[in-house]
Amino acid sequence: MNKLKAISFAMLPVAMTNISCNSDQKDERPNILYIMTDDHSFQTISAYGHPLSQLAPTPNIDRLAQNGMLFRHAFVENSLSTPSRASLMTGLYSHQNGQRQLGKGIDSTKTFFSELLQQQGYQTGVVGKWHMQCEPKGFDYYHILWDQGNYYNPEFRNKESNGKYIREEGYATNLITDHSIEFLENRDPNKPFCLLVHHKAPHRNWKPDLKYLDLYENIEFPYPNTFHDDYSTRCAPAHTQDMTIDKTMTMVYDLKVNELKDVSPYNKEWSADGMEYLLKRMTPEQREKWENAYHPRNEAFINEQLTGEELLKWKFQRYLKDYLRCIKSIDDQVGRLIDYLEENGLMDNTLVVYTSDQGFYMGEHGWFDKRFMYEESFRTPLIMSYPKKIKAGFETKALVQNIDYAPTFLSLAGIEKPQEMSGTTLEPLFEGDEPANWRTSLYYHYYDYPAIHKVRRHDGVRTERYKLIHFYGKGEMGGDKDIDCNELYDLATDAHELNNLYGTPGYEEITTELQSILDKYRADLKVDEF
Ligand code: SGN
Ligand code: CA
Repeated sequence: MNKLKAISFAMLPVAMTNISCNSDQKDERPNILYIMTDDHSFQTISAYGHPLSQLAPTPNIDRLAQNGMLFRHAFVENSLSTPSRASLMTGLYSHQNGQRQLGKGIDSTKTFFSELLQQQGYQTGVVGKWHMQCEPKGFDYYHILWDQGNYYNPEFRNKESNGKYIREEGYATNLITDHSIEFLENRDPNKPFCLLVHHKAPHRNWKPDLKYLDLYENIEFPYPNTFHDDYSTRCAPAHTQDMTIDKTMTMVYDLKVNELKDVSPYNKEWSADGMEYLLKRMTPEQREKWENAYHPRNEAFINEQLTGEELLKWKFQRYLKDYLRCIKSIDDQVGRLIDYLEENGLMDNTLVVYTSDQGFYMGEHGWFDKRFMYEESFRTPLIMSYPKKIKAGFETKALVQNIDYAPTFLSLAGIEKPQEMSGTTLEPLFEGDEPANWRTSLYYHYYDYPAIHKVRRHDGVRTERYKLIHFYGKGEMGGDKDIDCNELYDLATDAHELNNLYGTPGYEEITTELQSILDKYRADLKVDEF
């Protein structure tokens, strides 16, 4: 046998396997790969074009955008982890699925879209941060983190571990991807799959993979132009929140200056303890890498004795660098998943979604965290690639919300959406044009007060151009007063939401119009507090 023949003979079984798979594969419904990070801001995805992201690009997430559709106006309906996850699973608003606050609520009698896909022959899996106070429902496979999860050597449980969390050595973002690929490797190729990849990163306290501790160290990231917002014109909540880089962010836990753990007034006691606990999770080798990176920088910082504006800027830079290092790993691991799909001929028939459970403040208004209905946290990144139905390189400004994901997955799988689901399939947007009857407003409602970060309860509506927010409720945390206060923004002239127009002469008509849209949502959705 000559060499050429030997090669083609050796390759034959592989080729035949593929052919036979394809001919056996009667179920042509699309696969779904849903990748959701925790607290990833659209400002730090280069496909969105924000100046920050140009200094720390995300080439792999951008590949998805080049291959599919970028949603410029994607929003959540309650900017917090568990409520956002509950909306994803149920297609319902928070008061309908019960998960209004971070730590309580999910009504597990509600249908999860995963159950419907599973019943209709999809292989279903979820890996990473689950976070809700109920068992994963409708999944053949799960490999989930304990609560918020840990960055280094995290604990996971799965169907085989009998409820026990088992520690695995490595970095959360990479391990979550390893287990996702395991699911893909072990699936039955004749059936479609739906895999939810839920990253822990880049959640507070922004701990990077040890190989990226030096990344971006010499870059000075630009300060947002609302960095020194004084909140004038705004209702009380913008003033009374507890989420500023200046006052809330702690030197040890958030900013990793462990050397200051016994020094007041730099720290709140709990955060120093919390950080020590987290560092103790590392192996000695890991800890050494950590110390080698942070210790010399921390010593230099302590020697400088910075105060005031200089100190604030230093905090911003340390925060941004660690956050963006976490994003670098996310982007690498998204790349690994896309490569896997491409190498296995799965890309064309897979809807790949990249999103976050909500947006995040990268220093805008002086803040980190989320919760408010202001753009940076209300908005969330959303990119969808599905070459069979979505043409490459599209962008849309259609108003979409996380309650729409479940209906979209169901409609692509040819399953009728249960009547109770509030969201609507995004499929009509896939052609690129916004249908004439597409929604013209969105409803938002935040309930997690009293709670960490002191953001007051509020609901509101956003149209393409305007936003009306209503803050309400009893003041229940140190010094907070009872409130009933409105804010109105014209996003066309005030994109950063600095100028509250509510009550300003000349805006009566638009205020009345938005108020009636808000009233209609409250009535139609049977909202029970506002
Ligand atoms: C933790 C964080 C908060 C964060 C919530 C909710 N504190 O409590 O800063 O707002 O999670 O985040 S930490 O000290 O534990 O880091 S969410 O993404 O799960 O909604
Ligand atoms: Ca989150």
